[in-house]
Amino acid sequence: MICKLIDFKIMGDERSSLIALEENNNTPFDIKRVYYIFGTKSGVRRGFHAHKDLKQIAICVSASCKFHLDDGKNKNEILPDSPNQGLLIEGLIWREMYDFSPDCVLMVVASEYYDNDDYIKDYETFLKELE
Ligand code: T46
Repeated sequence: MICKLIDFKIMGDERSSLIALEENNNTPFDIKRVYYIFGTKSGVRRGFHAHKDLKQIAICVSASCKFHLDDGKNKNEILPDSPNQGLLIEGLIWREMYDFSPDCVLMVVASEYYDNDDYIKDYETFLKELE
């Protein structure tokens, strides 16, 4: 598989489940940013880029969506559909996200602040970067 899935320990008690993300404890990098994607309309496909340096963990905290991942040689489809599973995306990986269920909330924990210059948005440029 191109990217690793991280299983987070579920805590909580008889009232509910609870998961805590702790920088460099159960995440393999310093956390600079957290964002979440919700209300994605039916049929929408997003992403279509790679990152030069960014490391991220994507967690479907509610419902599910699919990830298409491509390292230039291999392609994978991954369905992170559990709030205790994080998809670690690091290195030069082309990603696309699709098949969002209507109630999907995709939370992403990132190693850097938002930086448009870190994006590679053209697939041919992505392949050249890998050479
Ligand atoms: C990624 C996948 C999984 C910001 O202003 N700050 C932010 O931190 C982010 C992530 C986005 N934005 C703005 C930039 C765009 O105007 O929000 C808008 C939507 O972002 P974008 O089109 O990049 O969203 P996705 O779903 O294509 O990609 C996002 C992340 O950008 C990307 O790093 O790996 O989710």
